[in-house]
Amino acid sequence: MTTTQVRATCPHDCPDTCALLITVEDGVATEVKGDPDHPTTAGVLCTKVSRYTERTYHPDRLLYPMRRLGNKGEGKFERISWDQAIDEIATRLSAIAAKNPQAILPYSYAGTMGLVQGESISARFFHHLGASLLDRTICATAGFTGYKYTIGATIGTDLEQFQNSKLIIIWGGNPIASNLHFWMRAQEAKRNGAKLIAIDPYRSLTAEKCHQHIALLPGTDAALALGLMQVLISENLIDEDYIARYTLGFDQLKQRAAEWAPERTAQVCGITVDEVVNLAREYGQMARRGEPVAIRTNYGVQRVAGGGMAVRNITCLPALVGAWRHPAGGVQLSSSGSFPVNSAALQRPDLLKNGARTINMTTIGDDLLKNASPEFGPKIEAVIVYNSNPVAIAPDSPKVMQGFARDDLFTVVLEHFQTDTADYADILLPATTQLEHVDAHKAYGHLYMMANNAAIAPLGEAKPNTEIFRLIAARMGFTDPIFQESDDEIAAQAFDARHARAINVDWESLKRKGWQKLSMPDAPFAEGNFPTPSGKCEFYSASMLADGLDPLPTYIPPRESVASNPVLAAKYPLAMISPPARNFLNSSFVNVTSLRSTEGEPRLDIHPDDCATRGIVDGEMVRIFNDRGSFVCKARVTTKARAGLVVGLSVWWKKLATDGKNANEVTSQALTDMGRAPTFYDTLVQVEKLHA
Ligand SMILES: Nc1nc2c(c(=O)[nH]1)N[C@H]1C(S)=C(S)[C@@H](COP(=O)(O)OP(=O)(O)OC[C@H]3O[C@@H](n4cnc5c(=O)[nH]c(N)nc54)[C@H](O)[C@@H]3O)O[C@H]1N2
Ligand SMILES: Nc1nc2c(c(=O)[nH]1)N[C@H]1C(S)=C(S)[C@@H](COP(=O)(O)OP(=O)(O)OC[C@H]3O[C@@H](n4cnc5c(=O)[nH]c(N)nc54)[C@H](O)[C@@H]3O)O[C@H]1N2
Ligand SMILES: [Mo]
Repeated sequence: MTTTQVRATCPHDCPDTCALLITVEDGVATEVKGDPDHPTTAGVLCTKVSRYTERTYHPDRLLYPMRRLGNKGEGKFERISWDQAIDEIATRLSAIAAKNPQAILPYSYAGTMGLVQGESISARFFHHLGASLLDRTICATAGFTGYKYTIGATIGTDLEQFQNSKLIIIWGGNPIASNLHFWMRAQEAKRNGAKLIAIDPYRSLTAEKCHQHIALLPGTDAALALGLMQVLISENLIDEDYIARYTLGFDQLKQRAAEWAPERTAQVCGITVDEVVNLAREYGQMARRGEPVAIRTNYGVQRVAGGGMAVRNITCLPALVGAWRHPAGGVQLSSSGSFPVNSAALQRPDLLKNGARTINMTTIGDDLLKNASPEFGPKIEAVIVYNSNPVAIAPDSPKVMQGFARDDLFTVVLEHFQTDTADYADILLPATTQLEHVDAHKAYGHLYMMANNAAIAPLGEAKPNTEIFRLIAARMGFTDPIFQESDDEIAAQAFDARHARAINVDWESLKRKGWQKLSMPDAPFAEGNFPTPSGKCEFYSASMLADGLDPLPTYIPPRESVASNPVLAAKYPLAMISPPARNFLNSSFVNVTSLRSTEGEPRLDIHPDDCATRGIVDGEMVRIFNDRGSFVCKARVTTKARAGLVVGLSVWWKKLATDGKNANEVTSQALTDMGRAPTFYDTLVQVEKLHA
């Protein structure tokens, strides 16, 4: 028997991007471990990825190209050859492109975060073809936009510094589920005497383990941040020297913050005056003593109408108290902007045809149902889906399903499994997993450039995404050598080796070593140097004004809440959020039996008061509904959800859920204030006992 160990990288959409060691015995991957030497992975994997072989060798893996037999959505297919599949795709796409290539739409997100198997050959292909562009907004663009207006780039406190923080505010994140290696650092900080505070409407696994939990109303974080500013400024808990040197617009901010007395803040956020005042004092006083205070803000705050502004307001706080002076102070939303990724080489935007229209992936439900018009352009006639499962994860799912069910839509899906979306494919193609292909990775929770070596041969007839697009490009007569580059050749271009942070990074040595840390200062903004237009932290942002937004921090209420929309709330009085379940990764892993059985079944957490008025008892089946749709799950009566809030951990595969539906049945396609992003957690519903 030959046994080898291969260096790999976890490809999933998670901040941690772990370094993996794959044990391969006679060509079979037998174990997936976290690399003990990689500083952030530290030899630890989440339950999902430690079961990666169960996913890779799953009996349901797609192994052959298939063509649809039954109706769309029915999921009946017949096996065909690669030659037939590529022929049919090339013929159909060529015919559509001859009329108008913009009727063709790529639909992809972060099923793999790989820079090669994500957008490389695929982007070149669609750019050259002149297809519609996809605005990839489904996750993070609201927060990114708010963060960038304020401090210039998605650069923040290094994960590896958090164990030295003395106060860690976990603001709208549930790291035990979604950012485990940050949580390990936070635990270390706790052992070193730090205080941990969670700000979350739900008593998540993480909130439960923090010293304090502030359960504000969903979508009110921007108001809380303004209230904190008011106390910090009025009680002079600010760092005047830092403000004078490195920030812009303090006087205007001061006026704005003055509108947010603790009483008003507490009322809007549905919390106590003490909670507001004490949080501000603790944060400001500690910073004043020179102790590192850090905020880990996550995506929970930004999936509401004012989500971009919420992140912006939070991002102002460290500059106000001078927290950036310390490497273990500041704020982190995402580290992704630290990486000098050479997107121009990977994706070749220079191939773009002038005037390509852009379709927002968040509104795919509406857009698939639109006819041609001067404003919209041509009707969408073909969708190529890869690295995504829109039928399960996109909001307002009834519309998404209706769109994918269109008989006149040509749909190609590249997948590992027959997902809810795959059921609608005309042609379904088997893609390789991370163990079977090469890739290069950045991360959004740490600062290491990462390499993934292929550990095993592709299963069945599966091919990497890149190879599938190479084949389609060749069959469509695209002869430029950029459509033939190998995965290794592409990976070698992933990072810009002339950039100071990645100087001399070399793909061959990265593959051997597995990772390499970016060269960055420990405290990136200790002396200002913010990558904003002014070079300062912008409390006042002229860019925001130019973009039609309030240039100062403000509060934009949720679109659907009891306070902001009493008419809607009279019909649908409960706020619903649907954050990630610990054992799933978006809709990935839902079909891995051991993980699904740990997660159990789709549940709705609901407060005892809200049950009492509805006659619902624990364990009973309930229907959750609004004007958009409905789904059924089992009620769990618990005070984890504050009264007025219901929580459905997500994202279930519809076909593996109770009634073939999931939480996105009721979420809306309305967009955030900035970044054109979804508002998954801005959803009013009613809940009732399921009548047999
Ligand atoms: N296990 C697991 N890990 C994951 C994922 C997964 O699906 N499963 N998904 C990955 C992806 S793609 C992402 S984007 C991240 C997301 O993970 P996080 O960044 O942690 O964000 P969310 O899970 O959206 O929400 C986290 C917390 O925010 C709370 N929350 C909801 N609304 C509000 C609000 O208005 N204000 C505040 N303060 N809190 C609110 C929720 O109750 C939840 O506990 O995790 C990644 N990691
Ligand atoms: N209600 C609700 N909806 C949500 C969210 C929520 O919190 N609540 N979260 C939202 C967020 S933050 C995000 S990021 C999106 C995520 O939405 P998606 O990015 O669509 O993520 P997944 O659902 O995990 O689907 C990814 C698919 O890619 C496939 N895949 C993985 N690797 C490869 C590969 O190498 N090649 C190919 N061809 N396929 C591959 C996987 O098998 C999987 O089916 O969901 C959003 N939807
Ligand atoms: Mo996400």
